[in-house]
Amino acid sequence: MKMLLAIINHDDSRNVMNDLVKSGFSITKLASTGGFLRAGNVTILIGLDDSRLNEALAIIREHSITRRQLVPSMADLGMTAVSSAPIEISVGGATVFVLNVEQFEKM
Ligand code: 2BA
Repeated sequence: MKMLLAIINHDDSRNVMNDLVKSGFSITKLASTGGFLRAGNVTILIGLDDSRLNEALAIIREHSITRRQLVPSMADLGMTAVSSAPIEISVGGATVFVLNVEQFEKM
């Protein structure tokens, strides 16, 4: 068994979750905040059988869009020692961690 921990842009999360649930995956949504942008994103926990790993990854990949985003300045992010000029960064699609599950119990 695997546990997918997928960090997804808030705007993509509805489509990702809809398709995962429609395909029969059990999921849990957590409201999370990125440490760099300090903006809200969504973390989805998905416990699944090894045989369905690629299917779940394909659904997440399909709906997670990479965006270019202008960050006003590094100083605004609390990094005063770094440049204060605006920077453009690439955010997303999704950041996914695949973990092996040692034991799974429902009580
Ligand atoms: P944030 O930490 O808010 O990061 C948003 C985007 O800012 C990142 O997009 C990346 O393009 C950029 N970024 C992050 N740290 C940076 C830095 N030190 N210098 C310059 N640019 C930086 P993504 O890589 O797509 O990440 C989106 C969100 O996924 C992150 O939001 C964070 O919540 C999560 N994430 C990404 N990698 C992670 C990791 N290794 N561990 C835990 N969470 C992670």
